[in-house]
Formats: sequence, structure tokens, C-alpha cells
Amino acid sequence: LSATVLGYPRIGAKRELKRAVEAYWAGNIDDAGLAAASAEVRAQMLTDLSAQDLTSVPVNVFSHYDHVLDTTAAVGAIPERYRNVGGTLAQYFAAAHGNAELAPLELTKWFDTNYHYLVPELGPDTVFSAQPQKALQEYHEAVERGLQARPVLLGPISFLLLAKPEPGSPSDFHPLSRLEDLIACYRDLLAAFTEAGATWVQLDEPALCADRTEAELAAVATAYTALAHTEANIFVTGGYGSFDKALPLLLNSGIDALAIDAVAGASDIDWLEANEVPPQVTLVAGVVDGRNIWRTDTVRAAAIVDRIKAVATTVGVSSSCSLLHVPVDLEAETGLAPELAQRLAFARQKIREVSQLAQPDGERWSRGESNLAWRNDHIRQRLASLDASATQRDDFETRVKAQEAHTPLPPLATTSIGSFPQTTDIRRARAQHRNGLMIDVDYKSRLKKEIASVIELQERLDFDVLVHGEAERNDMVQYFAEHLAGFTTTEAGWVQSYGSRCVRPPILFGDVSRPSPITVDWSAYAQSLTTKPVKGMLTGPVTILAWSFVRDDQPLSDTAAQVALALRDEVADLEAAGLKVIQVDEPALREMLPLRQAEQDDYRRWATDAFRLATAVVKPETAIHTHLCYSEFGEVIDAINALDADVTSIEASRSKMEVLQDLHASQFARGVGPGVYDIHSPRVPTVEEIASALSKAIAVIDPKRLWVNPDCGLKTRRYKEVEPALASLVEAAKQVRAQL
Ligand code: THG
Ligand code: ZN
Repeated sequence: LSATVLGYPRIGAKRELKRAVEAYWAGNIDDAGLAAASAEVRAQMLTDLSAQDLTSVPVNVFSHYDHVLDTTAAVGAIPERYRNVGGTLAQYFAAAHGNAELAPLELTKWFDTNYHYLVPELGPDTVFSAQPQKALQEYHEAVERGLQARPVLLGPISFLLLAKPEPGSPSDFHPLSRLEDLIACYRDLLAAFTEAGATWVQLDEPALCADRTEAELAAVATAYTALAHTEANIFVTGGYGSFDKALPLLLNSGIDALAIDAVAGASDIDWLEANEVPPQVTLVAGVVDGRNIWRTDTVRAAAIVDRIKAVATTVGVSSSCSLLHVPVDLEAETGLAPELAQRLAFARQKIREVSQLAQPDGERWSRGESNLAWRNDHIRQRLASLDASATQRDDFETRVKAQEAHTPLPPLATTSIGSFPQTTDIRRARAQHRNGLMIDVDYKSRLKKEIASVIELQERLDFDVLVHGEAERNDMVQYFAEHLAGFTTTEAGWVQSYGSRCVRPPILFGDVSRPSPITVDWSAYAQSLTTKPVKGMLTGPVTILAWSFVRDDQPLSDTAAQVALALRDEVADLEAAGLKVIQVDEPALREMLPLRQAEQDDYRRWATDAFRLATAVVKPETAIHTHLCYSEFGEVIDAINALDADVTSIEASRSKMEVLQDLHASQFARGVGPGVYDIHSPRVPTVEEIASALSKAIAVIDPKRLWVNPDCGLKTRRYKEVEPALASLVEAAKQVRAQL
């Protein structure tokens, strides 16, 4: 059996590339310095990839920022406006990161993951030209080590389906219409690879793991029939689920190998068993999960490989997708409980698993029953005893009346999303506390001082609903994971989120419960300082799952319900402590939506059930707020209604008018707070521009239902920008209110 992985983490085990790239942007290192640091990261990647005698290794999987942008550069399609900023690296970083004059390319979610890619922009006249230099350099680096190297590119169909029309394109232009020209460019790239000695080329087609139209599927056949007639052996991968209808098209196009995602796309194996596989196609069994950190049950995985062996002449073993989504090395985690650590595998360990599976007498391990050691029967019994009333509040009208009586607020009520700027001093205090250099009492009094100052500021600015500012949290999911049983966090488990930005997803390994109240003391203290209502601030169950590595031994819906029950206790305690408004954020609600429509209804049901289980514990007079990030509002409107929150704030400042139209079209009756200014820009908005946006908004939304808030993310800004911006916001709300 041949053995490989489909891709590898590229930020460096200790985020070496992040440091280098950020130093380069800051002007602290020059081109040579960045080149040296990058070469070192690539060398370590190759060392890892060659440590376990894989048959062949992927190359061109290093990236200075994003692999989609790398393919954009490889086909010569960096947009014109970035072309005159300097050499190829300068153009690349201008497109990735922007500069004083130019905004970067749009960043958006990569399938149903926490990774974000840069959206290619294509027009009818985009000229493609093969730029194989980066891939060739990485190919040669691997060959010099005696490795069988396989250049990887994003496949032409996914590249076009992920692209958007460049500004100014005719309204009926679709990037897919550029397929023929793009194929010609891919042929040039493949020719350069074969000329250099490569026998295999890997083309990733993750976009085929989502529902596709007949026209898109026809393009798959066209593209691969054309590319199969080249000298290169073509290896196609998907990696984010089943190929489904694209599977027979790929198998019969003349390609040489196809990777099956045996973790998320196992239904493809059923199809293979019921149909003919052309004998010349090698099937690669992606049995090692590239997206989660559980050690592979190699007994089960070997059985799946055997099923695939029964239908194909030649078979290989691999990860289910690129290992991009997992941290590099489990060995770096010294603080994990041994009984947990022995059930985990990060990228280095996964390479070993693939290699063992490829050997007939390789070590096999069975993980046995589910995570029984971390079972909490009390939680399971509580969940089992809940009935439908646990997720059902009184109707919205009843709640509105009760809330208006309990907490009178003006129309166009002002609030913020939750976090306030995190000063260097607060970050230092948190770090000192974490490292044992600041004792609990000192840390608590430092946080209280911060809360008092945030409350004082909001009273001075005359906000209607106040927040405590969240100085105690850095990453919100990390914070809740640290305080819930059933979770652990890692020391160095970094995963690239976008560009140089990384996250350390917590690990949800067992039954979840809340040993004691988490946020109640902070929120109650904030409320004690003011007669105005303070909002309690929690992260919702779906977002906690979306941004963690989650146990895979039970349905996600069961795990979501456990997290929801823990949050429900927190919500109840906040209400009992006198908080009249409680916000439960679900910024990642859209992120976990399954790629295939057939699975979406089920997801929507359990995701909204989890939110309602967490929140429906409060009395009618307590207002439940929620917040959603960078969502296509039109896509989530039904979910928002299903969440049954009293008020929903949405990040909307960059496409405000669209959101207003959607709200109007959907006859949205609940409270809504579209972000009224873009906090990502240091520019302070004027009272006039906010007032004008609000005047437009009240034309389509009842002013009593319209909330006035900035976008989320104040924690990343500085007080000297935030304070005047928030002052403008409150003043604008007052002006528009006065005209009602
Ligand atoms: N938390 C978590 N996941 C997320 C987000 C989050 N995924 C989606 C979205 N938000 C991704 N956005 C970011 C934004 C900023 C950073 C990472 C992801 C970031 N990270 C710091 C860095 O790379 O320097 C490290 C943060 C840390 O020290 O923990 O700035 O909000 N879980
Ligand atoms: Zn947000």
C-alpha cells in the first residue's frame, strides 16, 4: 500500500512563520530574513513528512499566507490593482494584507472549517499565465532529500467556484465561464512540473464536496478529461465530505487517482461498492481524520481500507484532507492528562498512523467504547428528563410587554456587543495570573477596577444597556472551555485561522458540565455599580463547538445539548443575580452549516434547540440577546427566527443596505441591531453619518425594535479610537430619537 497525507500545517509548530511574516510587515526583517525563516519552516515540514517513510509527500503546501492565494498567483491572476506595488512577494502581500492605499482581497470561510481563504477575483478579460516557480522550488527542496514529491494545487473547478467576479464585470459573468482558458494555464503548470521530473500532481477539489448544479458537474468532466490527457498523473482530492454526484464523473474522466474522504464522506464508499471502479484509477483511502485530533482507531480504519481494496485494483492510505486543521505535535503538550493524551494524535502522530496503516503488519490500536471514563450520569439524566417546555419561552409579544414594564428603554436603545479594548496592562495582568505571578485576590481587584472604569465610561457616554467589558477573557471559547468540565485547553496547539492569525481550539473530550458559576461574579459586580441595565455576556453552545475540537464518539447534537445545559445554569444564575438582559453570542452559527443541503435541516434543528435550551430558562421579563458575525443575513434569517432571541445584533456595517433590505423583505419583527459603523477601521465615524444610517434603518424597522450598536471586536481597538466613536454613536441615536 502506498501512504501519504494530503497537506501539512505550514505556520510552524511554534508559529515561526507568523512571527516572521509579522516582523516583515513591520519592517523589522527584510526579504532575505523572511526567505530564511520561510525556508526553515519548509525544512521542518519536510523533516516531519519524511520521518515515517510515506511513499510520497505533498509539496507546494507551504504558504506565506493562504493556499488559495498561492494558486491565484500560480495562474498569474493576482488582480491588476496590486501589480504595481513591487516584486511578486510585495504583490502577494498587498493582495493578502493590503497597504495604506489598497484594501486586501476579501477573506471568507473555507467550507465548514475555521480556516479563511482569500477570494480570487476574475473577470472576462483576466489573463492567466502559468507561474510554477514557487511549486518548483518546493518540489526541488523535497527531491534533494530523496523524497517522492507531488506538487499540489487547488483544482481548476474549485478555484473558479471559490472565485467571485472582479469589480466591474458584466452582471451575467460567472468565473466558471473562464474554464477553458484556465485549463490551458493548468496544462502549462503541469508541463512545468513533469519537465522538472514530477510524475504525480495533486489537484484539490473541495468544492465538489458541496451540492453542485448540472452545469458545474459538466465542467468537472470537461476539465478532468482535458487534464487527464497530459503527461502528469493526476491525483484528485476533495476532503470535506463525499463527492457524491461528482464521483462517477471523476472516476470516468481518465484521472489516475482519487482520494476518498472516508471520515466525512463515507457514503462514497457505499457508492463504490455498488458500482464499477475503472481499473486504472488508484483509490486513496482517507481514513485518518485531517480535521480532528483523536487518535485513529486503526483497527476500524484498516477495515475501511479493506472495503476499498475490494473494489479497486490499486489502493493507497492517507489523511481525509490536508492536516492544515490540526496542530503540529502532541509531544509539545506536557500538561494533558495521560489518559487523554494517549487518545490524541496531532499532525506528526497522524503521519505515523498513515504509515502504520500502509504496512500489513503495522501496529493496530482500538479505542474501544466511547469516552466512558469521562461520563457524567447526572448530566445525562438531567438532559433525558427535559421535555419540550425546556426550549420554549412565552410568545414574543408577551415577552416584549413584560420587558418594557421591567426594563423601560427608549426607542433606538444603545448598547455595545460586549468587549471593550484590552489594554496592555490588562493583558499583562491576565498573563501574570495565568503564570502564577499574580495571586487571585490581586487579579480580582485588578479586573474589578477595569470593570468599574468601563461602566463609568458607558455611563458618561450615556449608553442605555451597559456591558462589563470582558477584561477577564481573551478568546471567548478558550475562556468557557477553561471553566467547564469535559474540556481541556492546549499550551501550543496552534491552528492557522487566516494568514498569520492562529487559534488554539480547546478539546471537548467528555461529558460537559459547569462545576460552578463562571461569569456571574463579574456581571453582578458590574450591575452593582449602576442603575442602568447591564448585559450578561455568554458564548453560545454552537460557537463553543465550532471553535473546539469535539469528541466524535456521539452525535454532535448530544454534545451541543450538554454544553447548552451548562450554559442554561449560567443563564439562570445571571438572571437570579439581577441581570435583566443576557446576551448569548452565536457568531459561528453559520460556520457549522453542513455543505450538503440534505443535512442542513437536521443541523438547523439541533443548533437552534441547543441555543433555546441554553436560554429558555429565563422569565418573560428577562431579555435574551444574541450576536452573529459576518453572516449573509439572508441565509440566516430563518435560523434567527428559530433562535427566538428578543434582540439579534449582526455585524453589518460593510453591507448595511443589503441587511436592511433583507430585514424588510423578511418582515423581521424582533429586535435587531445592525452594526452601525465599521470598527475594523481606525477612522472615527461622524454623528451625521451614523444618524443618516439610522434614519434609513427606521424606514424599514420599527424604532422600538431597532438597537444601536457598533460591530463586534472593540477589544482589538484602542480607547482613543473607541471612545469618540461610541460618543458619536450615542449622539446620533439621540438625534434620530428626537425626530421621531
Ligand atoms: N475565536 C476562536 N475562533 C475563531 C474566532 C475567535 N474563529 C473564527 C474567527 N474568530 C477567526 N478570527 C480570528 C481573529 C483573530 C485571531 C485569530 C482568529 C488572533 N489570534 C491571535 C494571533 O494569531 O496572534 C492569537 C490569539 C490567542 O492568543 O489566543 O488574533 O475569536 N476560537
Ligand atoms: Zn461579531
